[in-house]
Amino acid sequence: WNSPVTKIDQIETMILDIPTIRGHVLSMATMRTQTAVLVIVRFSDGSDGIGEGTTIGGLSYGPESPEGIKSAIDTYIAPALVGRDADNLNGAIQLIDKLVKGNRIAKTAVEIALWDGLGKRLGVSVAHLFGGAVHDKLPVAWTLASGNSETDIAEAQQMIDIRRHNIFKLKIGKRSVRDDVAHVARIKQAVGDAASVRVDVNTAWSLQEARWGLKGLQDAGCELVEQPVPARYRRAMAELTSGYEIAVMADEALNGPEDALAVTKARAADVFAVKVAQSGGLKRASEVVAIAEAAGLGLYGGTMLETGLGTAAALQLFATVETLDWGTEFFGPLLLTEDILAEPITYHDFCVQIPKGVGIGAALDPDKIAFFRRDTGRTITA
Ligand code: MUC
Ligand code: MG
Repeated sequence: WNSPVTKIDQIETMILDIPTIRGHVLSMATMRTQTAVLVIVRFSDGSDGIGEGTTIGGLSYGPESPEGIKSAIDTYIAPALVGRDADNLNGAIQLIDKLVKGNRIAKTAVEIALWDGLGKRLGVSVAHLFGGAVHDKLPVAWTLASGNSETDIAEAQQMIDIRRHNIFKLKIGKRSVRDDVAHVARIKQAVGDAASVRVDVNTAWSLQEARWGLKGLQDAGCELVEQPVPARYRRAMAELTSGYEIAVMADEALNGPEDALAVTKARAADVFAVKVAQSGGLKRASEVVAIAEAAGLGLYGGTMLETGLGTAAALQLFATVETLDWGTEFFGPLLLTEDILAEPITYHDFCVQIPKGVGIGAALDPDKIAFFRRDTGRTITA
């Protein structure tokens, strides 16, 4: 038949600054605010799609900043996509990969909005577009990162009591290895068998420090260490992976399917923290998942501490993944004083629920957007 092609009409971006519920102390930055880049794509048939591109701690975590993400979209990605077929996701992804190197978080924000729009137009969820959900909820970790062991223990106890989380990721790497190991041991001792304790070093250690660290952590009952050394130290990651019983998880080392293949070939991890934003979008993240599955590696759904929007999008993809041996950390909205969704993501019984509904299953709360937006909105039209 002769149905007219739906086109991408407009791409609007804005930066949102949302306070966190407490200081979130990481090895490279302390977050008191999370900054998200929001993308709204409007299509020629009147439909729209929403997406999010978020990083952590300005430029201290990775090479993209919120301002850079917005600028990459406004200056390069949006002008290339406006006027094009809205339903052809592969066409859009391939075009942008040719025109824009790197900038994975910027690509992710726009790609999520395109999937959301396609799902809404077809009346199906994004999980359905990825072949169908096999979970309606997923186990969800919480990060203990107040910077104080006593506060962390109280927080952990409360999370266990209210049955919200029984997996804890501790952010370490800021203090000496010895002090960090003592901090982890205290927390593990306090929660005992009621919870799984893991750590994220966010690349802070040298190989030498990591050897002491992994030895101490595994003796303390910690189950997993995430990215102990810099992303480019693939051989060091391989040595640590084969040298200790504690599981080694790659995070910063995984920037899309090419990295996933290289890390797999080098045996430089036991587990992949798959982040949609770091992978370059939902499709690229699904390719990273496929590589881990084919290699028999463990999987974990990772976050860039997105708002409910980016979290909903990630949940759509991870609902389709057969086995997430290490669960997920899709708690981003809970770290923020307020979420930006009309209907927040729900958490209970140690799990996060996969949002129902069409597209990514999320709608924005316009009052919250107006309140948290930085004054830099921009709309690209044909
Ligand atoms: C990271 O490096 O994994 C995820 C959870 C959290 O608290 O910080 C992040 C980033
Ligand atoms: Mg990490």
